[in-house]
Amino acid sequence: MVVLDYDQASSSSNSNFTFSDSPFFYDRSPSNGGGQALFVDASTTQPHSNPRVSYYHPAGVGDYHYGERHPMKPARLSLTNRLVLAYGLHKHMDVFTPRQATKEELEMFHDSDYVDFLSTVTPSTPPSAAFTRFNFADDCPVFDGMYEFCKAYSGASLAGARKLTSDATDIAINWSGGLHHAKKFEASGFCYVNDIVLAILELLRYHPRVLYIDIDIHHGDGVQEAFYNSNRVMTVSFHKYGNDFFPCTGDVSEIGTGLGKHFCLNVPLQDGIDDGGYVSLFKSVIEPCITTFRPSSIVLQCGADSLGLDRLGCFNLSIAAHGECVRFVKSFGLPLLVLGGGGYTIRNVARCWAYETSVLTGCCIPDTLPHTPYDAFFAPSHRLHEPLQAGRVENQNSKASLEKIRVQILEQLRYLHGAPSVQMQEIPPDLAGAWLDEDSNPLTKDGEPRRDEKD
Ligand code: V1D
Ligand code: CA
Repeated sequence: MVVLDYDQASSSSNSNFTFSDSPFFYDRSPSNGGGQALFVDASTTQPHSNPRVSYYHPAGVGDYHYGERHPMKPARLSLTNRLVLAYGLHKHMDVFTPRQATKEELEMFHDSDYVDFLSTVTPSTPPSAAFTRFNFADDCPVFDGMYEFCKAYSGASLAGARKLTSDATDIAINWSGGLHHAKKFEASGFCYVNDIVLAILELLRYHPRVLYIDIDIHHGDGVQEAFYNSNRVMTVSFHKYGNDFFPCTGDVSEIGTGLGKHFCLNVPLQDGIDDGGYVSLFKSVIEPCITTFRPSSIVLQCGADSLGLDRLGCFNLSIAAHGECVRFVKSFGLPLLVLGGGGYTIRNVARCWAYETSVLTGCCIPDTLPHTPYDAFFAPSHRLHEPLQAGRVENQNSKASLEKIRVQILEQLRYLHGAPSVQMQEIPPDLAGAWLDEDSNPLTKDGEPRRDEKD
């Protein structure tokens, strides 16, 4: 890949740090006057860096509220979408306004009693045993429009998965998805419907093996649990583990059971991990996972609470390093579903996911943020890459501890005796049946969102 010169945007700042200091920022380029994305075509970057990208942003998904004091803010999705459009990245993707998932689609994974409750409960429903049974409390409050919100983000992940299985795209992005804690029978950790499990089930209809990678700071327990017995889905989660950090699972000893034994990997980390330690461990784990397991597609959960200065997180990652993990996964050129997840310092979530949209589309975007109605969120710097180590958490991951984890993981991968092959003659029925032409409406390159005809 050609490393382009970068100067203008970073030199306009008084800060001692520039994002170009980051060893993970490869695509430095001069800020172009209009603040728009500069497309770097395949001739100047690595092979396959020019994939077809489909972007899913459900209508109104940023307007929901979990509650005043709740850290999960769907408004971060509106900020992200505005940055993506203002950077002009929609000109390099097909943009869709997906339909909501149906109840039947949610029940492909979730128990019908649970979905019945989810679909009928409202903020004025009197307390009952069902709230405890389905884990509706402080982490998972009942809020206005909760069921619509769940169907919206799940519909987007399902649409992305279907786009990939029909080979109509190479990469599908849904920043509203990635709610990795939801279980078959209950809500958990701000997640009500596990859109990731639904999307993987859809991919498995055509793809023999799916690799799931989770870089949210929390353990991807709901996805791990759903496929714990399966050798067709390998789950790999990087997360903080210990000191009662939610959800308290994800020890390196959790490796899968039955047919799924050794098809589950966990990378438990301590507070304050920095760019160098994280990215090098990520690459040295993911590369052998891909060459050994040989997935037919990859689902990447990009929780942005692993960034430095996150309201709930305690890592020290920069946006450049988080994005480097995304770039690395993309470089394998496999069908890729990219999802959101956690992320609680919302200005940085939007910066991160807008940047990762540029990485996935192979565009260079200027460090000076374009104008949006949300300018105030990005003051005073109005820059994409900011130092996120200001309130730096001490790094409690020694080189030796990271090396020990790396060796443990590589030892586990030696148990994988080649990738399982799967007979694919019988494809399970698709609940989308009536919707088969659903995504035939990519947006115009002018960026005017066009709604799904069947919404
Ligand atoms: F700080 C809070 C304020 C209000 C409501 C909840 C919280 C909060 C912070 N951290 N809740 C948590 C975590 N829950 C607990 C349990 C409650 N206790 C009694 C223990 O510690 C849940 C953190 C969820 C993280 C979700 C996620 O980032 O992984 C995510 N991924 O995709 C979507 C969300
Ligand atoms: Ca994780």
